[in-house]
Amino acid sequence: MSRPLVMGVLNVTPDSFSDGGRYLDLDLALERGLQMLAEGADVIDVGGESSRPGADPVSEGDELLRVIPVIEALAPLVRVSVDTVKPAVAEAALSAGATLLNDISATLWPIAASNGVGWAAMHMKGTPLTMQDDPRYDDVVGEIRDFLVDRASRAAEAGVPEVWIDPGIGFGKTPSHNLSLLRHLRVLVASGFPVLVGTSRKGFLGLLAAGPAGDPVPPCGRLAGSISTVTWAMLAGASMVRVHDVAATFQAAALVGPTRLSTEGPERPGAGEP
Ligand code: HH2
Repeated sequence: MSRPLVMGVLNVTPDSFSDGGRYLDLDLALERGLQMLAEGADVIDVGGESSRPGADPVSEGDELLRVIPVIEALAPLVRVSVDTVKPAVAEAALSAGATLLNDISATLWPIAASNGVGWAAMHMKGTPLTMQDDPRYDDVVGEIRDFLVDRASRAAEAGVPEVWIDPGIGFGKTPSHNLSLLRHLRVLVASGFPVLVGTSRKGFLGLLAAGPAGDPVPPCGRLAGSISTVTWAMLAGASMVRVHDVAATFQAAALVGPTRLSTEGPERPGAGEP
């Protein structure tokens, strides 16, 4: 793979922490999906239930109503993943054309196996309702590596043709846990399973970049943190990054690809540019 892949986030929800309420309307969701495709997204990740800390659960019926029309419309044009933890939503999304299950519960691999599609296993400590209540680990990197490799191996043995692992940045982790996972991402990469990372606009970026008054930077102001952390992840060997800001991330991925392979970049500089 010459450059890491870019997964664009499309939340069809009223309450996602960053883009909640913006794409509940089908036309607006499709417009956003097409925009991300034009900006270079390799995969569009469609989600109908927020997993931000403390988020209210969504019924199966509501989640289906949100995601299925969007998947049906986008799947002929671009690879679509579905971000769900519900088996019925996963099955329906695959019937609608999705070919990758983005599974923050890391439990749905039998569905991926029986449908012959990809599966991304994410680590989460607890549930979105409680996961940020004082999360603790003895060895955050080792424990998460062991969990993910166990799940991924089981999925591969069950016949899932494409298995991804994701440390679950922000899911039951303090800022310090998130930084440890990024710093030691190569430990996950060394497992041999392709690594997916999602730092985009997450809370720890707002905390770490807080100004002199100590106010956290809001999600819309976290582009620099998002790009620097996904660039770090891609240089450490992540094969796909999940982001809201596709255009900027695509540029970073295009830069990292040749750098990571230690080959030359484009031969010709831009005309009249340094
Ligand atoms: N993060 C979010 C949701 N799904 N899936 C994977 N594989 N990795 C992640 O890091 C990840 C994920 C949370 O981000 P977002 O979808 O923007 O927010 P919300 O859960 O509020 O909809």
